[in-house]
Amino acid sequence: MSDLVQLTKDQDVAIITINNPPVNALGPGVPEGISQAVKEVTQDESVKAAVLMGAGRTFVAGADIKEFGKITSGKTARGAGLLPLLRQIEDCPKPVVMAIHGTAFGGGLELAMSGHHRVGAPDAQVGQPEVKLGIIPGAGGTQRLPRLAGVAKAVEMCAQGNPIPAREALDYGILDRLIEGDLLTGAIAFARAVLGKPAPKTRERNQKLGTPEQNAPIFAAARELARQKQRGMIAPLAAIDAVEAATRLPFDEGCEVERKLFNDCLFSDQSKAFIHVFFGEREVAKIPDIPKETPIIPVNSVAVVGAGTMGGGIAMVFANAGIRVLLKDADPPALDRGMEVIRKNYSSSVRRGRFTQQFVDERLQLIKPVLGYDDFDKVDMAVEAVFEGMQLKKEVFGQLDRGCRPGAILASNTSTLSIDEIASATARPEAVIGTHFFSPANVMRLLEIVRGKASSKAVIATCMQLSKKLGKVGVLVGNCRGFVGNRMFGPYRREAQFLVEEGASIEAVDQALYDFGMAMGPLATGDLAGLDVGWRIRKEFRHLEKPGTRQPFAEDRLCEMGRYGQKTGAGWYKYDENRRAILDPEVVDSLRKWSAEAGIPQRKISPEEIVDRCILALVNEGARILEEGIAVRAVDIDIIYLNGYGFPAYRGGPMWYADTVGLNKVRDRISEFHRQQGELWEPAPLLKRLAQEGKTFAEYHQSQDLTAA
Ligand code: 3H9
Repeated sequence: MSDLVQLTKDQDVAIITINNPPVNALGPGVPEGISQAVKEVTQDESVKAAVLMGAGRTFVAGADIKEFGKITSGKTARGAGLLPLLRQIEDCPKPVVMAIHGTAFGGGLELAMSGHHRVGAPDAQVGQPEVKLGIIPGAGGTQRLPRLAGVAKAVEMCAQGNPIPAREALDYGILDRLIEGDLLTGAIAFARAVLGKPAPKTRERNQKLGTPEQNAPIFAAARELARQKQRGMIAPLAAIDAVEAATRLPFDEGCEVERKLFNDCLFSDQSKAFIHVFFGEREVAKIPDIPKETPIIPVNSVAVVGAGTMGGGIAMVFANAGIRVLLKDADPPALDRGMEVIRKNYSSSVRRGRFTQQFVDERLQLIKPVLGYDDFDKVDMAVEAVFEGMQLKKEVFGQLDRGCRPGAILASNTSTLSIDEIASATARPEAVIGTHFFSPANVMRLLEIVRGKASSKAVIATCMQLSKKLGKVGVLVGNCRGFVGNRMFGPYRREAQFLVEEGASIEAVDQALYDFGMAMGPLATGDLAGLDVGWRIRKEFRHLEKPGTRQPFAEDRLCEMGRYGQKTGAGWYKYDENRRAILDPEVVDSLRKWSAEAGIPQRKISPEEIVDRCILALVNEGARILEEGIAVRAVDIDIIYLNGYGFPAYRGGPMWYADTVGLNKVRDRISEFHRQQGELWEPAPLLKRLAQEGKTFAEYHQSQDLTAA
C-alpha cells in the first residue's frame, strides 16, 4: 500500500484514507493506492463494506493540476486516466461509502460519484470546477453527474464550474445523507445500515437523464448563457456537449466523447493560460524577501479618510470582512452623502440577493461616520482615500501621524502618486504603505499593495494577508508613477487615442479589443472611469513627457469640451438615460478636424493592428516594469491585469499572452511600430534580451528586491 493511501479496519468495515496534503489531490501514487485498497477490500472476507475519505482538511480537491503541464509538454503520457479506477470502485461487490468533508472538487467529485453511496459533513462543498482551468471533467464527471443530479443541474455545475454546498448536493441526490458530528463514525454506521441492500452503480442509473424534448431547451439555454457570461471560452461549451452526450449515448460511449473533448481543451492555449492563472494567484502571495514567519499586525479596526466613491467602497470592504470602520470626512454634507451611497449600495445588494438584510444591518453597524480625527488613536490601520493631489495627501498623512497610535498602519489609496513622498510627511515612514483599491472597491478583486522604500516587512506581510481576509487578490508592487496597473494602462490608452487620431473609428477600436476578450474597449473604459482623471494627471505630469515625442490630444480636447465621460453624459460617446453608449457625430467631425489640423494622415486600420498596438503597448511597458523590479514576477503583472483591468483570463494576462505569441514575434512587431511610430515604441531592453535568448517572461526572475526600485 502506498504512503498516500491507508487501509484500516473498524471490525467489518474497511476505511480507505487518502493522505496527500494539502488537498489530497489525485497525484501520482494516489489512484494506484486506492486501487490496491479496493482490491484488498474485495478479497478480504472479513470486510463487508468500505468507507473512503480524505485525511486532514478535505476530501479530494481534484486531479493534481501540476500534472497537466507535464502531459501537454509531453513529459508524461496521459494514459487511461482515472476511468478504470472509478469503474473498479463501482464494480466492487461490497458497498463503498464516500465520506466527504471540505471539498470534493473535479476528480474528487468524480471519485465520490463512483462510490455506491455518498455522505457528507454539513459544511462540505462539491463541484466540477474544471472549466475554471479551461478544461472539462475528464473522469466521467459529465456522464455520472447528470445521472445523480439531473441534466439541468449537471449542465450548470459542469459549464459554470461553481461549487454547491452539501445541503444543495443532498437535495439534488449527489449526497445521500448529511452527517452531523463525527463524519467517520457516521459513515461507518451508514455503511453497516446499507449492508444487504442494493448497491447502486451510478453509471447504470438512467432515470434522471430526461428525454430529448425535455433536454433541448436546457442545453440551448446553457449554451446561450455560456456565450454571454464566459465569452470566448471554449471549455464551457465543450462541457455542455459532453453532458449532452450523456443523455444521448450509452455510458461508455459518452465517456469516449468526454475524453476527446477533455483532450482538446487540455491541449488548448486557453487551459495553459488558466492553469498559469491558478498557480499565479497563489504565487503572488509569496514575496521572496518576506518570510512566512514575518509577524502580522492584528487589524480589527480601521479608519478611512474621505467619504467619496473610493472611501465609501473601501469602508464597505472592511465592514464586509467584519472589521470596525471609522469613516471620516471633514465636510458634513459629503459625509452624509457618503453614508447614503453606502446604504444604497447595500440595499441594492439585498435586492439582488447577494446579501441578507441581517448581514447588511450588521455591516452598517460597523461603519461609524466621523468628522474629525478624535478616535484615530484607537484604530489599527488608517486608509487615506482623499482627492488625488500630493499636497492634500501630505496634509492628511501629517494628521494621521499625529492622531494614530504607534504601530498603526498608515495606508494611502493613491493610484499614481509616490508613496515615499507621502511617507515623508510622517515621522514613521516604515508604517506607510499603498493600498490601491480599484473602483468599485467593494466589487473589484484587485488590491495593489505598494511598497515604499521604508515600508516595514511586518506592514507589508500584514497587508498581503489582510487582502485575503478582505476577499481581494493582493499583489505587491514597487513605487513608481502609476505603479504596475496604471503605468501600463497609460501606453494602452495612449495607443487607442493615436489609432482614432490616425483614422480608426471609435467603435472599431473598442470592438477590436472587445473581440480580443477585454471586458470593455479602451475608449468606453475611459468614459466609465472619467476622462478628466487622466486629463488632470497629464496636466500635472506634463513636465515629465519626453520633449519631441508624439502625445495624444483627443481626450484632452474632449475634456476641454466638458465631455468627461459617463458622469457628464458624454465623452467619447453620448449616453442616454440608461447609460447606453451612442456614437456622437459631433465627436466624429471634431476628430477629423483635429487630426487635419495636426497634419495626421488618415488611413484604414485593421482590427489586427488595433489589437497589436494596444496590447503590445501593455506588454512593452510590462517588460520595463519587470526589469525595474516594480513587479516581483511576470505573473504578478498578469494577475493585476486579470483582476483589475478586464483582461481575458483565457489569455492568461498580457505577459503570458506575449509568451504564447512568442517573444521573438512580439519584439519584431514592436520594432516595426518603433520604426513607424517613433521613440515611444522603443522595445524594452528585457524584451529584446529574452527574445534573443529564446526565453519567456515566465522564465524571468529578477534578482534585485523591490526596495531597490
Ligand atoms: C480535475 O480534477 C480534472 C478531473 O476531471 C480529472 C481529469 C482526469 N492540484 O487554494 P489553496 C495547492 S482538475 C495541485 O491555497 P485554499 C495550491 O496550489 C482539478 N495543487 O487553499 C496550494 O499550493 P501552495 C479540479 C493544488 O484552502 C495548496 O494546494 N479541482 C490543487 O484556499 C493550497 O491551496 C480544482 O480546480 C490541485 N487540484 O483552497 C480545485 N488544489 O500552498 C482547485 C490546490 O504551494 N483548488 N492545490 O501555494 C481549489 O479550488 C482550492 O485550492 C481549494 C482549497 C478550494 C481546494
